[in-house]
Amino acid sequence: MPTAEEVRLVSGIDDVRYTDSLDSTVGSFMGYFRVEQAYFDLYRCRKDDLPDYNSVMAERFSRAYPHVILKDLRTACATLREQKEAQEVENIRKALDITRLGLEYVMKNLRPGMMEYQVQADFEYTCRRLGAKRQAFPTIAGSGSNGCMMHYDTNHCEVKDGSLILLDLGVKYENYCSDITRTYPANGKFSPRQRKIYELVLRANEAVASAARPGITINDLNDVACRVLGEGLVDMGMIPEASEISKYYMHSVSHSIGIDAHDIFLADDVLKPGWVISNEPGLYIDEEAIGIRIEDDLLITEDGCEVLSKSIIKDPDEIEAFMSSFSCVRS
Ligand SMILES: [Mn+2]
Repeated sequence: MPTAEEVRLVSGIDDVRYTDSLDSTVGSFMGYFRVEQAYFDLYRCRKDDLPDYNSVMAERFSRAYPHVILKDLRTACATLREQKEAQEVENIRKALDITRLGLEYVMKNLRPGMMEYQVQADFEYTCRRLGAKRQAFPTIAGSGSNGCMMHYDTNHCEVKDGSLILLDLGVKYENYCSDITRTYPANGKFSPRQRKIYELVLRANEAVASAARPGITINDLNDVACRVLGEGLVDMGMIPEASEISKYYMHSVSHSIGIDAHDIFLADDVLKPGWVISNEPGLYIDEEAIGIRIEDDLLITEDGCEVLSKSIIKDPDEIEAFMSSFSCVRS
Protein backbone atom coordinates (compact mmCIF):
# COMPACT_ATOMS: atom_id res chain seq x y z
CA MET A 1 0.00 0.00 0.00
CA PRO A 2 1.41 3.44 -0.84
CA THR A 3 2.34 5.71 2.05
CA ALA A 4 0.61 9.04 2.59
CA GLU A 5 3.80 10.73 1.36
CA GLU A 6 3.80 8.72 -1.89
CA VAL A 7 0.16 9.59 -2.49
CA ARG A 8 0.96 13.26 -1.85
CA LEU A 9 3.64 13.13 -4.53
CA VAL A 10 1.61 11.40 -7.25
CA SER A 11 -1.65 13.24 -6.59
CA GLY A 12 -0.41 16.76 -5.93
CA ILE A 13 -2.79 16.92 -2.95
CA ASP A 14 -1.03 18.53 0.02
CA ASP A 15 -2.94 16.96 2.87
CA VAL A 16 -3.33 13.20 2.56
CA ARG A 17 -4.47 11.02 5.48
CA TYR A 18 -5.51 7.44 6.04
CA THR A 19 -9.24 6.65 6.02
CA ASP A 20 -9.11 5.30 9.58
CA SER A 21 -8.46 8.88 10.70
CA LEU A 22 -11.52 10.20 8.82
CA ASP A 23 -13.91 10.42 11.76
CA SER A 24 -11.43 12.12 14.08
CA THR A 25 -10.29 14.52 11.33
CA VAL A 26 -13.84 15.49 10.43
CA GLY A 27 -14.66 15.78 14.13
CA SER A 28 -11.85 18.23 14.74
CA PHE A 29 -12.78 20.30 11.70
CA MET A 30 -16.36 20.47 12.86
CA GLY A 31 -15.27 21.41 16.38
CA TYR A 32 -12.80 24.16 15.52
CA PHE A 33 -13.64 25.62 12.11
CA ARG A 34 -16.58 27.37 10.52
CA VAL A 35 -18.08 24.66 8.28
CA GLU A 36 -21.30 25.63 6.55
CA GLN A 37 -21.38 23.14 3.73
CA ALA A 38 -19.82 19.79 2.95
CA TYR A 39 -19.38 18.07 -0.41
CA PHE A 40 -20.02 14.41 -1.06
CA ASP A 41 -19.90 12.49 -4.31
CA LEU A 42 -23.59 11.68 -4.52
CA TYR A 43 -23.76 10.34 -8.04
CA ARG A 44 -26.77 8.05 -8.33
CA CYS A 45 -28.47 6.81 -11.45
CA ARG A 46 -31.91 6.09 -10.02
CA LYS A 47 -33.81 6.91 -6.89
CA ASP A 48 -34.32 3.24 -6.03
CA ASP A 49 -30.70 2.15 -6.59
CA LEU A 50 -29.20 0.80 -3.38
CA PRO A 51 -27.30 3.49 -1.46
CA ASP A 52 -23.56 3.34 -2.10
CA TYR A 53 -20.73 4.08 0.31
CA ASN A 54 -20.83 7.82 -0.37
CA SER A 55 -24.53 8.20 0.25
CA VAL A 56 -24.32 6.14 3.45
CA MET A 57 -21.49 8.37 4.69
CA ALA A 58 -23.39 11.52 3.68
CA GLU A 59 -26.44 10.38 5.59
CA ARG A 60 -24.35 9.59 8.66
CA PHE A 61 -22.64 12.96 8.42
CA SER A 62 -25.90 14.83 8.10
CA ARG A 63 -27.34 13.08 11.17
CA ALA A 64 -24.28 14.09 13.18
CA TYR A 65 -24.14 17.66 11.83
CA PRO A 66 -27.70 18.57 10.79
CA HIS A 67 -26.84 22.29 10.51
CA VAL A 68 -24.34 21.72 7.67
CA ILE A 69 -25.62 21.92 4.08
CA LEU A 70 -24.75 18.86 2.01
CA LYS A 71 -23.75 19.47 -1.59
CA ASP A 72 -23.16 17.11 -4.48
CA LEU A 73 -19.56 17.05 -5.71
CA ARG A 74 -20.71 15.55 -8.99
CA THR A 75 -21.55 18.79 -10.76
CA ALA A 76 -18.13 20.27 -9.93
CA CYS A 77 -16.43 17.01 -10.94
CA ALA A 78 -18.31 16.80 -14.22
CA THR A 79 -17.21 20.29 -15.23
CA LEU A 80 -13.58 19.39 -14.47
CA ARG A 81 -13.76 16.16 -16.39
CA GLU A 82 -15.67 17.36 -19.44
CA GLN A 83 -12.88 19.59 -20.78
CA LYS A 84 -9.64 17.70 -21.23
CA GLU A 85 -6.15 19.12 -20.90
CA ALA A 86 -3.56 18.47 -23.61
CA GLN A 87 -1.97 15.57 -21.71
CA GLU A 88 -5.32 13.89 -21.24
CA VAL A 89 -6.02 14.13 -24.97
CA GLU A 90 -2.55 12.67 -25.67
CA ASN A 91 -3.40 9.63 -23.56
CA ILE A 92 -6.65 9.14 -25.46
CA ARG A 93 -4.74 9.42 -28.76
CA LYS A 94 -2.37 6.71 -27.56
CA ALA A 95 -5.31 4.52 -26.52
CA LEU A 96 -6.74 5.04 -30.02
CA ASP A 97 -3.43 4.05 -31.70
CA ILE A 98 -3.50 0.77 -29.81
CA THR A 99 -7.18 0.29 -30.68
CA ARG A 100 -6.43 0.86 -34.38
CA LEU A 101 -3.66 -1.75 -34.40
CA GLY A 102 -5.92 -4.15 -32.51
CA LEU A 103 -8.69 -3.74 -35.09
CA GLU A 104 -6.23 -4.14 -37.97
CA TYR A 105 -5.12 -7.43 -36.44
CA VAL A 106 -8.79 -8.43 -36.17
CA MET A 107 -9.48 -7.57 -39.83
CA LYS A 108 -6.38 -9.49 -40.86
CA ASN A 109 -7.53 -12.67 -39.10
CA LEU A 110 -11.32 -12.50 -39.27
CA ARG A 111 -12.99 -15.36 -41.11
CA PRO A 112 -16.31 -17.22 -41.02
CA GLY A 113 -16.39 -20.10 -38.54
CA MET A 114 -14.44 -18.27 -35.85
CA MET A 115 -16.08 -17.85 -32.47
CA GLU A 116 -16.90 -14.31 -31.38
CA TYR A 117 -14.66 -14.74 -28.32
CA GLN A 118 -11.76 -15.58 -30.63
CA VAL A 119 -12.25 -12.26 -32.42
CA GLN A 120 -12.30 -10.62 -28.99
CA ALA A 121 -9.09 -12.48 -28.12
CA ASP A 122 -7.35 -11.23 -31.28
CA PHE A 123 -8.17 -7.67 -30.29
CA GLU A 124 -7.25 -7.95 -26.63
CA TYR A 125 -4.04 -9.87 -27.37
CA THR A 126 -2.85 -6.98 -29.53
CA CYS A 127 -3.80 -4.44 -26.84
CA ARG A 128 -1.80 -6.22 -24.13
CA ARG A 129 1.15 -6.72 -26.45
CA LEU A 130 1.17 -2.98 -27.15
CA GLY A 131 1.11 -1.99 -23.50
CA ALA A 132 -2.56 -1.40 -22.69
CA LYS A 133 -3.04 -3.15 -19.38
CA ARG A 134 -6.81 -3.13 -19.44
CA GLN A 135 -9.81 -2.84 -21.71
CA ALA A 136 -11.87 0.31 -21.25
CA PHE A 137 -14.98 -1.92 -20.87
CA PRO A 138 -15.94 -5.50 -21.72
CA THR A 139 -15.34 -6.08 -25.43
CA ILE A 140 -18.52 -6.47 -27.45
CA ALA A 141 -18.14 -8.87 -30.41
CA GLY A 142 -21.65 -9.47 -31.75
CA SER A 143 -22.14 -11.23 -35.07
CA GLY A 144 -25.42 -11.42 -36.98
CA SER A 145 -28.40 -10.52 -34.80
CA ASN A 146 -26.15 -10.41 -31.72
CA GLY A 147 -25.02 -7.09 -33.18
CA CYS A 148 -28.55 -5.81 -32.52
CA MET A 149 -28.30 -6.52 -28.79
CA MET A 150 -27.14 -3.56 -26.70
CA HIS A 151 -24.27 -4.44 -24.31
CA TYR A 152 -23.98 -7.99 -25.68
CA ASP A 153 -20.65 -9.21 -24.33
CA THR A 154 -21.01 -12.96 -23.87
CA ASN A 155 -19.39 -13.35 -27.32
CA HIS A 156 -20.10 -17.09 -27.39
CA CYS A 157 -21.52 -17.59 -30.89
CA GLU A 158 -19.97 -18.64 -34.14
CA VAL A 159 -19.35 -15.92 -36.71
CA LYS A 160 -21.28 -17.22 -39.72
CA ASP A 161 -20.36 -16.75 -43.35
CA GLY A 162 -22.24 -13.80 -44.82
CA SER A 163 -22.80 -12.16 -41.43
CA LEU A 164 -21.52 -8.90 -40.07
CA ILE A 165 -19.68 -8.62 -36.77
CA LEU A 166 -20.13 -5.52 -34.64
CA LEU A 167 -17.12 -4.78 -32.44
CA ASP A 168 -17.52 -2.16 -29.72
CA LEU A 169 -14.30 -1.98 -27.80
CA GLY A 170 -11.58 0.15 -26.33
CA VAL A 171 -8.52 0.19 -24.14
CA LYS A 172 -7.24 2.15 -21.21
CA TYR A 173 -3.93 3.91 -21.61
CA GLU A 174 -2.62 5.72 -18.52
CA ASN A 175 -6.21 5.48 -17.27
CA TYR A 176 -7.72 7.17 -20.33
CA CYS A 177 -10.15 5.32 -22.54
CA SER A 178 -10.80 4.84 -26.20
CA ASP A 179 -14.30 3.80 -27.23
CA ILE A 180 -14.65 2.62 -30.82
CA THR A 181 -17.15 0.58 -32.78
CA ARG A 182 -16.52 -0.92 -36.18
CA THR A 183 -18.67 -3.39 -38.10
CA TYR A 184 -16.97 -5.82 -40.48
CA PRO A 185 -18.23 -8.47 -42.93
CA ALA A 186 -17.10 -11.89 -41.66
CA ASN A 187 -15.99 -13.03 -45.11
CA GLY A 188 -14.42 -9.72 -46.10
CA LYS A 189 -17.22 -8.52 -48.39
CA PHE A 190 -20.46 -6.67 -47.58
CA SER A 191 -23.62 -7.95 -49.27
CA PRO A 192 -25.43 -5.21 -51.29
CA ARG A 193 -28.08 -4.96 -48.57
CA GLN A 194 -25.52 -4.78 -45.73
CA ARG A 195 -23.59 -2.14 -47.63
CA LYS A 196 -26.71 -0.04 -48.17
CA ILE A 197 -27.49 0.02 -44.44
CA TYR A 198 -23.81 0.52 -43.61
CA GLU A 199 -23.55 3.54 -45.90
CA LEU A 200 -26.57 5.13 -44.23
CA VAL A 201 -25.01 4.71 -40.77
CA LEU A 202 -21.79 6.15 -42.17
CA ARG A 203 -23.68 9.20 -43.51
CA ALA A 204 -25.14 9.78 -40.05
CA ASN A 205 -21.66 9.41 -38.51
CA GLU A 206 -20.29 12.01 -40.95
CA ALA A 207 -23.22 14.39 -40.40
CA VAL A 208 -22.68 14.27 -36.63
CA ALA A 209 -18.95 14.96 -37.07
CA SER A 210 -19.69 18.00 -39.25
CA ALA A 211 -22.23 19.29 -36.72
CA ALA A 212 -20.07 18.81 -33.62
CA ARG A 213 -18.78 22.18 -32.38
CA PRO A 214 -18.72 24.32 -29.24
CA GLY A 215 -22.06 25.75 -28.14
CA ILE A 216 -24.38 22.85 -28.88
CA THR A 217 -25.35 19.90 -26.68
CA ILE A 218 -25.05 16.16 -27.08
CA ASN A 219 -28.83 16.11 -27.50
CA ASP A 220 -28.50 18.35 -30.55
CA LEU A 221 -26.06 15.83 -32.03
CA ASN A 222 -28.53 13.04 -31.40
CA ASP A 223 -31.16 15.01 -33.32
CA VAL A 224 -28.77 15.18 -36.29
CA ALA A 225 -28.24 11.41 -36.18
CA CYS A 226 -31.98 10.71 -35.87
CA ARG A 227 -32.78 12.96 -38.83
CA VAL A 228 -30.23 11.37 -41.19
CA LEU A 229 -31.05 7.80 -40.14
CA GLY A 230 -34.80 8.48 -40.12
CA GLU A 231 -34.87 10.07 -43.58
CA GLY A 232 -32.69 7.26 -44.93
CA LEU A 233 -35.02 4.57 -43.66
CA VAL A 234 -38.06 6.43 -45.00
CA ASP A 235 -36.39 6.49 -48.44
CA MET A 236 -35.83 2.74 -48.18
CA GLY A 237 -39.49 2.27 -47.24
CA MET A 238 -38.63 0.73 -43.89
CA ILE A 239 -40.54 3.23 -41.74
CA PRO A 240 -43.42 5.54 -42.76
CA GLU A 241 -41.90 8.66 -41.22
CA ALA A 242 -38.54 9.73 -39.80
CA SER A 243 -39.94 10.14 -36.29
CA GLU A 244 -40.31 6.35 -36.07
CA ILE A 245 -36.55 5.85 -36.16
CA SER A 246 -36.56 4.50 -32.59
CA LYS A 247 -37.70 1.17 -34.05
CA TYR A 248 -34.19 0.65 -35.47
CA TYR A 249 -32.03 3.08 -33.48
CA MET A 250 -32.55 3.14 -29.72
CA HIS A 251 -29.59 4.79 -28.01
CA SER A 252 -27.91 8.18 -27.93
CA VAL A 253 -25.31 9.11 -30.52
CA SER A 254 -22.80 10.49 -28.04
CA HIS A 255 -21.36 10.58 -24.55
CA SER A 256 -18.28 12.03 -22.94
CA ILE A 257 -15.09 9.91 -22.94
CA GLY A 258 -12.20 10.17 -20.48
CA ILE A 259 -11.18 8.33 -17.34
CA ASP A 260 -14.32 6.28 -17.87
CA ALA A 261 -15.43 5.11 -21.30
CA HIS A 262 -18.78 6.66 -20.43
CA ASP A 263 -17.31 9.60 -18.59
CA ILE A 264 -19.29 11.83 -16.29
CA PHE A 265 -20.96 14.82 -18.01
CA LEU A 266 -24.03 16.95 -17.55
CA ALA A 267 -26.48 16.56 -20.41
CA ASP A 268 -27.47 20.24 -20.40
CA ASP A 269 -23.85 21.47 -20.61
CA VAL A 270 -22.92 22.78 -24.04
CA LEU A 271 -19.83 21.38 -25.76
CA LYS A 272 -16.63 23.35 -25.26
CA PRO A 273 -13.16 23.01 -26.81
CA GLY A 274 -11.39 20.13 -25.09
CA TRP A 275 -14.40 17.85 -24.71
CA VAL A 276 -13.82 14.34 -26.03
CA ILE A 277 -17.06 12.65 -27.07
CA SER A 278 -18.20 9.61 -28.99
CA ASN A 279 -20.00 9.69 -32.32
CA GLU A 280 -21.85 6.41 -32.61
CA PRO A 281 -24.93 6.17 -34.79
CA GLY A 282 -26.22 2.67 -35.50
CA LEU A 283 -29.03 0.69 -37.06
CA TYR A 284 -30.28 -2.57 -35.63
CA ILE A 285 -32.46 -4.57 -37.98
CA ASP A 286 -33.07 -7.74 -36.03
CA GLU A 287 -35.33 -9.35 -38.65
CA GLU A 288 -32.44 -9.23 -41.13
CA ALA A 289 -29.72 -10.04 -38.57
CA ILE A 290 -28.05 -6.74 -39.43
CA GLY A 291 -26.59 -4.75 -36.53
CA ILE A 292 -24.33 -1.88 -37.57
CA ARG A 293 -22.72 0.81 -35.47
CA ILE A 294 -19.84 3.09 -36.44
CA GLU A 295 -18.29 4.87 -33.50
CA ASP A 296 -15.54 7.46 -33.58
CA ASP A 297 -14.05 9.60 -30.82
CA LEU A 298 -14.19 13.36 -31.42
CA LEU A 299 -12.17 16.18 -29.86
CA ILE A 300 -14.16 19.42 -29.80
CA THR A 301 -11.98 22.27 -31.13
CA GLU A 302 -12.48 26.07 -31.34
CA ASP A 303 -14.58 25.88 -34.48
CA GLY A 304 -15.64 22.27 -34.92
CA CYS A 305 -14.08 18.95 -34.08
CA GLU A 306 -11.15 16.70 -34.83
CA VAL A 307 -11.96 13.04 -35.47
CA LEU A 308 -9.35 11.50 -33.18
CA SER A 309 -10.02 8.04 -34.63
CA LYS A 310 -9.78 9.08 -38.29
CA SER A 311 -7.05 6.54 -39.04
CA ILE A 312 -9.24 3.62 -37.98
CA ILE A 313 -10.74 2.82 -41.37
CA LYS A 314 -14.53 2.81 -41.74
CA ASP A 315 -15.15 3.35 -45.45
CA PRO A 316 -16.65 0.06 -46.75
CA ASP A 317 -14.35 -0.01 -49.79
CA GLU A 318 -11.30 0.50 -47.58
CA ILE A 319 -12.45 -2.25 -45.21
CA GLU A 320 -12.97 -4.68 -48.10
CA ALA A 321 -9.61 -3.75 -49.64
CA PHE A 322 -7.81 -4.16 -46.31
CA MET A 323 -9.45 -7.52 -45.63
CA SER A 324 -8.90 -8.87 -49.15
CA SER A 325 -5.20 -8.03 -48.94
CA PHE A 326 -5.01 -10.59 -46.10
CA SER A 327 -7.31 -13.19 -47.65
CA CYS A 328 -4.34 -15.59 -47.93
CA VAL A 329 -3.94 -15.40 -44.14
CA ARG A 330 -7.65 -15.99 -43.60
CA SER A 331 -8.16 -18.99 -45.90
MN1 LIG B 1 -19.51 4.62 -26.81
